[in-house]
Amino acid sequence: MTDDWWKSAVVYQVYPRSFQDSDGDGIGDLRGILSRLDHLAWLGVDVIWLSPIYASPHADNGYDISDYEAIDPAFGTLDDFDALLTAVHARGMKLVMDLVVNHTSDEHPWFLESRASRHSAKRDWYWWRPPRDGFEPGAPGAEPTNWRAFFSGPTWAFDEESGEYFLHLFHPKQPDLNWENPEVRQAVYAMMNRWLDRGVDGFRMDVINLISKVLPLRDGEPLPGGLGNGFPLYACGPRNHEFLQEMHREVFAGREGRFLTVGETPGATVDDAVLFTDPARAEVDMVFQFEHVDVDHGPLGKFDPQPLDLVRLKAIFARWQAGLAERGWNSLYWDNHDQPRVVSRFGDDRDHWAASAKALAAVLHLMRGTPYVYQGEEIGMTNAGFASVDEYRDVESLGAYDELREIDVPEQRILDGMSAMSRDNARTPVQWDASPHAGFTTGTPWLRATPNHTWLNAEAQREDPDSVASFYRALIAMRHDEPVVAHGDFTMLLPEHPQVFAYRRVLDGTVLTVVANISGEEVIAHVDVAHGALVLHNLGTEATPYPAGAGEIPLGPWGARIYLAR
Ligand code: ISL
Repeated sequence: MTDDWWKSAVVYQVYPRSFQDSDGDGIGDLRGILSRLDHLAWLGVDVIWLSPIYASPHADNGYDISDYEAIDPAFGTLDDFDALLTAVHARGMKLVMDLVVNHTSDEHPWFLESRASRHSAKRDWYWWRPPRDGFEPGAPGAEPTNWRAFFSGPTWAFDEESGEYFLHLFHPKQPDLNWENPEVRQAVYAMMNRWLDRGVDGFRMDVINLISKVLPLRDGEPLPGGLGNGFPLYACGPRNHEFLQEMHREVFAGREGRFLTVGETPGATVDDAVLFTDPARAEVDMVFQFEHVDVDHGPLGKFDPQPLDLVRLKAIFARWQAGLAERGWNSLYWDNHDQPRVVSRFGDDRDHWAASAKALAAVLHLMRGTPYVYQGEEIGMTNAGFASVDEYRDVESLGAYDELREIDVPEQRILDGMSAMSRDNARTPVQWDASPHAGFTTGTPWLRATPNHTWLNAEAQREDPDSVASFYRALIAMRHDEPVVAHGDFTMLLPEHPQVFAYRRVLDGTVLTVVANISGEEVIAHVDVAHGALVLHNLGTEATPYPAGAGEIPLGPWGARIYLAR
């Protein structure tokens, strides 16, 4: 039997740049993380996933790596890393690294060598193509395919010197590696093996479903604005599973140890996910799917957010829960470094801040799957509230701003979209305490701390048994203590109810029922809680546990109740 310890584990994501600065340069670092481990131990998480800390020019905050085996000086040294790893292990936690191997930085020696000449031994490590027939090299339209990049503009950059284009699905400083070339794959596996030898406990694999492209490369369906949609031609491509199985054989198969692998797979369907995560296929333990975080994207994309359609959101979760019930495994997340803060996005950060943060946490954490907590989520951190374009640093947001301006979207509408959806909402400094810059740095933070840190901070919440953080702590403990949370069956209840998110988990004789009001209005949920006891709620001290077994559960604004029957 496979060792599926991660089914009862909770993962905490650290985005090092914004977690804790130890040297006053305004950028978080490894020693900073070390100094805050007690907070994570208090919370009770099992695994830390560290966003990239490798050497990088930081065109995309470290997701553009120039040396996979060196620590970026902004974050510290290899010694600092080893000290962190030892301290994490000493607290009984595990450390999972980010693995960004769909692309490197354009400053990686592999790319420098590849770029040096058409005849370079590493030319074929990346995707080089001549200009389109009949076009002036470098002229608009001469790109080898019409694909639009994730961060706006075409996916091809022209290299004057060799007269060819290289592919970058993301930023021009993130050229795509050519996974068709076996030398590339072996170099990646060797690098992964060295990290595992060093003692790390697994990998979160960045856009790992984009590594196999449909050959020959060709145009996608035209998009408004002239570029085309290449996504179906490079997402979950023909050799994706083969590559992951090979990676598993070359990296994990022969090892003793308890690892965790999670693939980031934008656009993956339930059927794709079954294939990625079926243990019998030996690819990855779980994947991050995107359907539930794309649910509010509008006609102009993510920067055009729409009000939450709860019935649709629940249908997405229900489909994923059912689809991976027999084979494979879900990961569960609201937030990460690419998503706005959930309490601002799907909750109510104005009138029902704490209750809505807790209700959203409850419905997520008690589903079947491995929950991920993104730094600051556990204290209910809110969106940044940036009002002007100068406050943003994120390459995606700034690219989208320019692109939407070009098609004459009114500036205020773009700024509203960014304020709701920008990745920088997730990247403001973690709010540790009420002191200047939220206790994140003694210098000037690279992105300003949110002013609400004076009352919304970890220090205040750790002492308060009623806080959002204490609620997260209770949910995490429940996963550890109650096998029904990790292993029970899942049934969505009241799927058509526009305000209530409710479901039941069953394992042997145990029944766990979660009932939450995802709205600011009072509702009555008609749910049979199987004579369960109220084991957790977010109703504050005035809450009267509703008589167990009754079929009508009254819920105040954002009320959440969890019942357990044995
Ligand atoms: O951020 C996104 C949604 O707005 C996605 O398009 C995102 O770019 C995609 O999910 C891939 O994300 C990952 O790879 C990117 C990096 O910028 C992200 O931070 C990372 O999570 C390129 O490495």
